[in-house]
This record gives sequence, structure tokens and C-alpha cells, in this order.
Amino acid sequence: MNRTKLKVSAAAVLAITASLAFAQKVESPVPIGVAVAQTSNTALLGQEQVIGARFAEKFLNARGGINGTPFKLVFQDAAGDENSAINAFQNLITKENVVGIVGPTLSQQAFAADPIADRAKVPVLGPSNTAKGVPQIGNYIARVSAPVAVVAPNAIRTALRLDPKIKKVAVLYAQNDAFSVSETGTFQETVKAQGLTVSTLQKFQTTDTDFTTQVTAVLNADVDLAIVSGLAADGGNLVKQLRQLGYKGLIIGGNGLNTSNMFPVCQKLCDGVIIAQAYSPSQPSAANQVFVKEYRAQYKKDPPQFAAQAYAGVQVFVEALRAVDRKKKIGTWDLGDLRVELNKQILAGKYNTPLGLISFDKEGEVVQKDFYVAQIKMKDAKTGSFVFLK
Ligand code: 1QQ
Repeated sequence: MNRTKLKVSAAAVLAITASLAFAQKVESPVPIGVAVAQTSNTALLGQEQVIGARFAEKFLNARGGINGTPFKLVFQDAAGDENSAINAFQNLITKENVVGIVGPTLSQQAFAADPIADRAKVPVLGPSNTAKGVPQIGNYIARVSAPVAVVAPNAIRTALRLDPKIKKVAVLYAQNDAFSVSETGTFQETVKAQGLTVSTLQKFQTTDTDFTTQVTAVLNADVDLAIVSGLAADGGNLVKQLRQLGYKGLIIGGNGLNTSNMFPVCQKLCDGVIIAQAYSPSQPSAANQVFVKEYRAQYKKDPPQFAAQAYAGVQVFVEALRAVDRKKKIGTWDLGDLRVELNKQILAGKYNTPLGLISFDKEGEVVQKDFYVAQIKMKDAKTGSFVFLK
């Protein structure tokens, strides 16, 4: 009798030890992963995301964090390629024990790294993954970055308002980048839907620096509008070479050119490029007014789209964590269980962000109302700004 009792309790001890080894408490401060490009050419885009995310960390922690429990952002450089994004995600999930991840910077990277988080049941919010198909990667993948299908057509409609005589269009895109391929698809459909003609379709690589072939084709096609889908360094060089070789018509840049970090590349020749926006500093939401005020005070300029979207990504995590914490104190959750609950809560909530009021559909696609178009105005070779068009 006594021996049996002893056996049972030994088994119980074993079971408890085993469950302790697997159960993992949520750390304090609560770690939220941020895997964006801090190095490589993609850092031209990622730098603004780091600023936006840091800004949200400071601002939201100063307002109580997660109902009194602070959170911290854990950064892992996802650079500009797929492997770096995969490594960053793996580190955050298995070594840093994050509750979720804001990242990566590029859709091209999301298609490689997001499935890893999805299999590990770790919620991901894409801060700038706008290609078709990103939220459909898995149940744990959502995005705060509105898709190209919704954002990009606005640039063409605005170009037509600025110059109603546009008929012939050159379309150029980076064929080695998933976002650029997706965006050019939307641009080409919109061009046709507006009754315009794609007179030449030119491809390049995001690693290209010489665009003589493509620019020559554009000049030969005698177009009124050139539409570029690429990233910041290649896109900036292409814009520069279009102008240097004598192209005079309007230029639309896609989301990959949507940063003042492109100004050092095309300098004065960036002037006039039209870019659709998923964010405006004049967004009237209370959340944005506070964001803009504090951002201006710190950086002496208006916040750019990529900063606002990264801010929104962190904010969604924090507000969803607050809701989960109200059900059961954050520090008492098992990490695996919390990640699952957090994912459900993200999809269930509504968030009053600098992008305006956003929510998600059941696939994790962002539901957002307001979109804009801006035009680059260069003051001199180095300084310029995005002027929002009515
Ligand atoms: C994507 C993008 C990039 C241009 C954002 C930095 O929209 O890869 O989806």
C-alpha cells in the first residue's frame, strides 16, 4: 500500500517536472519582437519602422504599458533578404520568447519567414507587407499595411487629375521582388481600367544600378506617364536616370519609393514623383494628433507612412495584450497559451491608431478607411518633403 502511494507520487513529481520544463511563463517586461531591416538597402525603408516602433514603445509604456505591466521591444535585424528574416524570426520565437512579432519589412521576406511563426503559433503583424496573399499565409499572420490593390490605384487616379491628357504609359518593375510584382499587377490593371495604354513594360532587379536599357525603351515609347514598382535604392536610381536621359512626363513611384531616405539617391530629380499613401499626418483621429505632435517635437518633421504603420503594429499588440490581461493577469499565462489567445484578440479588436480606426477581417487583412496621395517636392539636392494632394 505504502509502496504504491510512493510510486504514484514519484510519477506525479515526474509529470510536474516535465510540465514545468515545457510550460513557460511570459517574461516581464513583456517582450514583443520587431524584425525589420536595420541593415542592407532595405534599411532605407526599415529605419523609419525602427523609429515608429520605438516611438510606440516609449509612448505606450508611459501610459501604463499592459495595464501596469511594462513591455519591451526586442529588435532582430531582418535585413533585406529571406534568410535574415527567417533567422530573426527564429531567434525571437525560440530565444527571446516574444509574445508576437512586428515584421518583416518586405513581402518577399514575409512569404519566407511568416510560415515559421505560423507553425509555431506566434502572431505576426506585417508593418509593410502589401503584396497580395500575405494575410493568407496562415492563421497567425495579419497586417496593418493595406494591400497594393487598395492603395496603388489612387496614384493613377491622381496623375490623371494632374494631367487629363495622359494616354500612353510605361510600366517598370523589379521582377525579383514579390511586392513589386504584385504592385505592378495592380498598376497595369488600373492603367487598362482607366482606358490608358501600356506602351512599354520593362523589368529590372532590385540590385540593378544601371537602367539605360529600360530608360531608352521608355523614351522610345514616347509616354506621358512612367510607373515604377521597385525598392528605394533601385527605384531612386531609376527615377534619377529617367530624368537624366531626358524623360519629361509624370512619374508614379510605388510603395518601395515611399521614403525620404530615397532623396540622397535621386536628389533634385526626385521632384514631382507621385506616391500613394496609407497614412497622412493630417489623419484626424485623436491617436494621430498625439502621434504627430510628439513625433514633430522629437524629429522636427512629419512622421512618414512606414513609421506610422510600425507604430500601429506595436499599438495593436499592446492593446490586444491589455484585453487579454483583463481576462487573466499577463504574468500568469503560459507563453504558448498566451500567443494563441493574443492572436484571437488581435483579430477581434478595433484600434484607434495613427492610421485611423483599423480592425481585421477573419483572414488578418487590415480594414482601414482613409487613403491619400502625395507628391515629392525637393527644396534642394538634400531636403524635400511629401506634399499631400487633395
Ligand atoms: C512590401 C512593401 C515594401 C515596399 C515596404 C517596405 O510594401 O514589400 O510589401
